[in-house]
Amino acid sequence: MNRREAIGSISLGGGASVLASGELLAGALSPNAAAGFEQAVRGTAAVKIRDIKTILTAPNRIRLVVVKVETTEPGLVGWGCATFTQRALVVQTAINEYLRPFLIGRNVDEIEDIWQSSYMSSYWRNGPVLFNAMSGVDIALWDIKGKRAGMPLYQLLGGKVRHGADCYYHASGASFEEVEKNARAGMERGFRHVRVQVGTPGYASYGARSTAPSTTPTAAGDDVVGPTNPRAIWEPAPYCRMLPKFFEHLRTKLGDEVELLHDVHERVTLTEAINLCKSLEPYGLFFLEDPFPPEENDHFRLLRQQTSIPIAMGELFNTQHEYLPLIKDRLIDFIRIHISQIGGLSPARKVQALSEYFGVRTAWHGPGDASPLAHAAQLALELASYNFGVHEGGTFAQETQDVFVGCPEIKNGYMLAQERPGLGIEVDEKVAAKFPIPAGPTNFDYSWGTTRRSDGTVIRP
Ligand code: GCO
Ligand code: MG
Repeated sequence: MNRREAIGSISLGGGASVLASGELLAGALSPNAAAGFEQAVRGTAAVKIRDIKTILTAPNRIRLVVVKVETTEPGLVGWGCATFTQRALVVQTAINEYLRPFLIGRNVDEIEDIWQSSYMSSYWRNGPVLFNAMSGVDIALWDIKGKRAGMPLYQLLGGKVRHGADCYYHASGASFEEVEKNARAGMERGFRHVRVQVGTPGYASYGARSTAPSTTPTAAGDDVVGPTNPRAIWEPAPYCRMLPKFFEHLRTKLGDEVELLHDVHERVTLTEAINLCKSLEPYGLFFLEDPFPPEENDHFRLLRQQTSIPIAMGELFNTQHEYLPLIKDRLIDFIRIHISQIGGLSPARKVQALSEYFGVRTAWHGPGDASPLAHAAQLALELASYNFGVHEGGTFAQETQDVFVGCPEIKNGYMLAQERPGLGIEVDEKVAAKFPIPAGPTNFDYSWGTTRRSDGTVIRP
């Protein structure tokens, strides 16, 4: 019986008897086909998880959490991003003390089941620490899957629908002129999208050099910030008054072509956001990001009824309870999730697919505290998904490129696929060790929890 006859008999229902005695068919097939058949019938010639390691490294002074999944196949390893930069040590413990013993010996191919069982393994679930820990393993397993398939990850996700992912450049400054100059620098490098952040004169500001008067502590114990001793002061009213003038300046100087983005960073009330959006409508923003914190998700329904400004939201989201309502009710235009905060590539590709049906595009969170591994995972999704919006991030610092060998290339404002199996990045552990995470407050700490209103009330970031 030759191969075609064997397969013919299976399709005609003779399969059962032949399958029962796999050897028969296997015997009929060429050695390679036989091996493939064996594997298919008996399941994956299981490559197992041999070990899971956590690498903490801080190139460019940004604390990153990297997961290395080692397998029973010599030389086959996967890399994943578990970066919760503000709580890196807690994520490391969650991986080393809990996920590692739970997953050693598992079949590397069972990515979805490993995600679901890890999710259930803590009984109490969700939250940034456990999801970042799971994300590190999840993205590493996808890296391994791509390497086993001998394909770049975007190929496993459906192949290219675009040649590159359009990126947005970060331009910030303490004055309109300084931001204008930095925005021009990004445009000259080929970026069509520029995020613009300016300091509110006299106040601590997000995403821009602050011009607030420095308030060095005078008396002992005076450095402990509290409601009666506010230090970094921020007020919404001067910011909301300043912003339309800022965009007027930029549109006058830079013209209408460049796509401008701005991050409110969750700092205004509902009515402030409505008035702000109305005052910015004439400037044709690509998107206005995070007007509200997740705690005030219900404001979006009201904001949506009042303005046509494209809205982006979501870097602080952890669970589906936060992002599903905004997507299914079409209350936002761009979903901004930090993919490791929801558990990695497996949940992110579900969010991407779901969002397509509600006209929501992706703009995954991608500043310095998303490692190149997260950027590569996002890029794979962005190259293979129809509802791509924009990719955050203009460059990888040299130190970062030295640790993450094979960072995606950015050319003419596009992040380009690395045509290598898996994520296309290998972490140089020796170089990573040269950037131990420093003790003390994180540098990516825009004074979270310490920025306050003039009356001492702490603000949401
Ligand atoms: C962004 C974000 C970041 C966050 C930072 C927190 O849009 O890129 O808002 O700047 O503040 O990632 O660690
Ligand atoms: Mg943001």
